[in-house]
Amino acid sequence: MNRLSYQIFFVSAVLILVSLFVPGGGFGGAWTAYPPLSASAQFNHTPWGAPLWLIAVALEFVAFLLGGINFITTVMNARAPGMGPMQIPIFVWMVVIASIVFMASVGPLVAGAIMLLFDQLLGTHFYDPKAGGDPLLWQHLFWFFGHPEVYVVLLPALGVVAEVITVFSRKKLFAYKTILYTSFATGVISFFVWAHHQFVAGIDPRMAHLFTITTLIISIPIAEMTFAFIATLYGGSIELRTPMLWALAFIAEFLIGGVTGIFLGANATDIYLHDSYFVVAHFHYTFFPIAIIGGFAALTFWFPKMFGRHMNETLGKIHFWGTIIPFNLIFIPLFILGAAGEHRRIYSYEHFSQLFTPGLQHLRVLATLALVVMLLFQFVFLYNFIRSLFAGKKQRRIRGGRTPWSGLPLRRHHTGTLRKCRPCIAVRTNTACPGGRSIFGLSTCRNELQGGAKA
Ligand code: HEM
Ligand SMILES: [Cu+2]
Repeated sequence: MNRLSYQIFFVSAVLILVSLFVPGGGFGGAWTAYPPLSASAQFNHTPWGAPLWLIAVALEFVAFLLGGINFITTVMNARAPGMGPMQIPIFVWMVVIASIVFMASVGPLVAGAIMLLFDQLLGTHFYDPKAGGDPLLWQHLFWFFGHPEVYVVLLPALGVVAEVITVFSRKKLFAYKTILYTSFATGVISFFVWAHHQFVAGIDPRMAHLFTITTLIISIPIAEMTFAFIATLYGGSIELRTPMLWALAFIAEFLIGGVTGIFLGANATDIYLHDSYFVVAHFHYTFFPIAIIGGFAALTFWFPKMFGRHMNETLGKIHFWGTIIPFNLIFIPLFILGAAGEHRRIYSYEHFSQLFTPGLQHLRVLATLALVVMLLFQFVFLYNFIRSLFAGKKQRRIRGGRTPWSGLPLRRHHTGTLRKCRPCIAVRTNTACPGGRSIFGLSTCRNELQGGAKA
């Protein structure tokens, strides 16, 4: 199933690349594919690119679905012997919850996409208001998927952060169960907020209020998780190695993304901010931490486990600061520009001179320069990655549940041999768990998991 998922994903990737070279070029309907722009080649001028894009996206979703089923069944059926649900590493739980949310949200979108394909290819009028169709139907189907999807990508990244900060603050994760339950809650609530993307699409203001309330509610579990991470750090023996820097940066930067989401989620402010650079800054403060910061945290953290060598710390830190500082210099100006009314879809003011704000030009220049600097610093990572593969410091053998990082034991991965193991010696003294067996280098001490509280 894993391979099938990969192969379908591969075909989808090929199709999307091919779509760039067909007559008319790649899809001209923007990423949200709103009809009528997306439904007719008369508007998007991409008669081949549009259906190819849709088919590629549909195939990608099939691949995701297969992958998700695989993750869920693997966790249900192929856990280490004796590992109960409350001992599963938080990262693994997050992947499972994300897979469930994805499966539950994708159905309406696939149905919508098939109707869109019919409109494009067969001349049906599902979304054509002239023939009795409704373009807003697409927006509902799209965002019913679209908002849960942001949590599908968020949760695994939160899982990575949780794993990293526990190791580098030498503590058990604070409120493991609460984090788990609130992740489930987030997944459920994420199905009730979608119309916050449609406040200016003519929805009934009473309905808009309702979605404002649900959107404000969904911030609560996310805030709670952030507090749990801070509580994990509190009193810990914190070591600022590269993966930890990324994990801490995740918390700080995502916080800005989450908080600005509240301004957008309140219908009164969103009517002004919608389609401005404020939205662009918001989603980069959420997606950048998720995809890039979380990605670097995971890569630098698990590099020794994957390749048996460490990445260079100095280069890692240079890359970290060379990415994080420019990142903020790109997107803080975008918040200011957006609040000043800059439209997100105008790339040149040639035809809109009345909307141009020359007084803010320095912010645009600053953001552009910062982007170039940030991109240049990525070569440091590339160099460090390739060099470390061959010449990185060799990692000592991992035994008895130690991690490659300062020999800290991995916690919560676990099972078996309960009685032999004294409560949480491993966690407290930072030595290997005495009674633990090793499964792929993970400790097998259940007391490490549950014993923290008892110890
Ligand atoms: C999980 C992390 C999040 C991600 C990845 C994310 C991503 C995005 C993206 C990509 C958009 C732009 C969609 C477009 O192209 O129109 C957006 C808009 C929006 N986000 Fe978020 N978001 C996240 C969290 C939040 C939170 C926590 C809230 C509210 C509490 C929120 C509220 C909104 C609202 C209301 C909009 C619509 C703004 C508008 O178009 O006027 N988001 N988000
Ligand atoms: Cu949303």
